[in-house]
Formats: sequence, C-alpha cells, structure tokens
Amino acid sequence: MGVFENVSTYGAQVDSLYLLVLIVTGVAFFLVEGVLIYFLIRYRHREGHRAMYTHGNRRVEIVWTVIPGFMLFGLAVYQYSAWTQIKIDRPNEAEAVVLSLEAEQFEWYAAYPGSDGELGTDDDIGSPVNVIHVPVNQPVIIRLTARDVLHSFFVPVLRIKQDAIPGTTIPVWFEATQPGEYEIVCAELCGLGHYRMRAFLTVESETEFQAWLAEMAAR
Ligand SMILES: [Cu+2]
Repeated sequence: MGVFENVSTYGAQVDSLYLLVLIVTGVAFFLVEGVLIYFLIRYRHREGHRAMYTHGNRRVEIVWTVIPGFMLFGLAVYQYSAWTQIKIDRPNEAEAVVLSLEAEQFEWYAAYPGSDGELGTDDDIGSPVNVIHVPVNQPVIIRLTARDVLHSFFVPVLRIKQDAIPGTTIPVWFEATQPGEYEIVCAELCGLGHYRMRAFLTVESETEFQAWLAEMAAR
C-alpha cells in the first residue's frame, strides 16, 4: 500500500476529496495545455503574416475568473462535512485517550495523564522522545503545541496534518483502525534539522497499550 495506506476512520473521506480535486485540476490541466499547444501551432511565425498587438478580452477574462471561483466555492461547500468531522466535531475527551504532544527543534515529546487522569500535573507519564503509542479502534485526542517555532504534525497514514504553534494548544483527533508502526513527520520547515524531525506512532491493542503505559510510568 505504501504512501496510499490508510488506517484512519476518516481517511477514505480525505482520499475521495483528493481524487475529486485531482480530476478537476487534471481536466483543467489538459484543457489549458491543449489550448496552449493549439495556439503555438495556429499562431506560429509564417512568412507574410504580421504579428498583431492585442490588449486582451475583458469578457473572456471575466469568464475564466468567475468559473474557477464558482468551482472553488463548490469544492468548499462539498468538503465541509469532512472538515467538520475532522477539525470541529471532536469526540468527547471523556471517551477518548488523551495525550499531549510538544514539538521542539527537532523532536517530539509526548505525555500521558498519570493516575489522576489529568494532563499537565506532576504524575504525567512521559513517553521516550519521538515515541507515541495509542490503542487501536479508540478515539485519540492529542493536545498539540510547540515549544519554540512552528512545526507541523503529519501522519500520512492517518491523513492528519496540523500545525503546532508555540503558545497555543490545538486538539487533534483520530481513530486508528490497524495495529502497526507508522511514521510521523514534521511538515513545516522549522530549521536545519527539519529533515530529521521524525517520530513513530505505535498502534496496538488496548492490553498492549496499557502494559506499555505501565512500563513507562515505572521508568
Ligand atoms: Cu519541525
């Protein structure tokens, strides 16, 4: 499956939007390039033909501005339910696994609530650098922030990309559908070490997750 592997509950929705945009832009691409090639031949240099200056055509310009405008607006309306589901209608924190994730040049630091069930307290369970574990088939909410500069939390197989911003905590949610180890990358050029700002997400059964968490708490 490679880059197309999808282990997110809302991944198929994102993929179908990508496909739609690819079809729309693909058709436009071939139309525009076709017209360009036609004009290259039609208006090529020929002996006895003088070049003519033209300022343009207001009507044509209005048409080729308004049509893409309507298409963009249509796409914006069409994708709204996916946007709402992914970015706005998050699951309730009480029914989700909640963790915090802080990005800092050039590492990812995750922490889980300790026995008090609260994040940001003394008993938080820190995960090793660049390691995140989550249980499969359960909603997960990551409270994402950055300690220094802009970073971006990108998990290709989950179809998630969210900027991490210093001073702001942004909740990111997903539900992974397949156990495995997946790549997390920083998708915002954040400095010289940006290329190596990479972490791994382990999706595992609830039992394995709890065992791992207990092991981390005992460190
Ligand atoms: Cu980064």
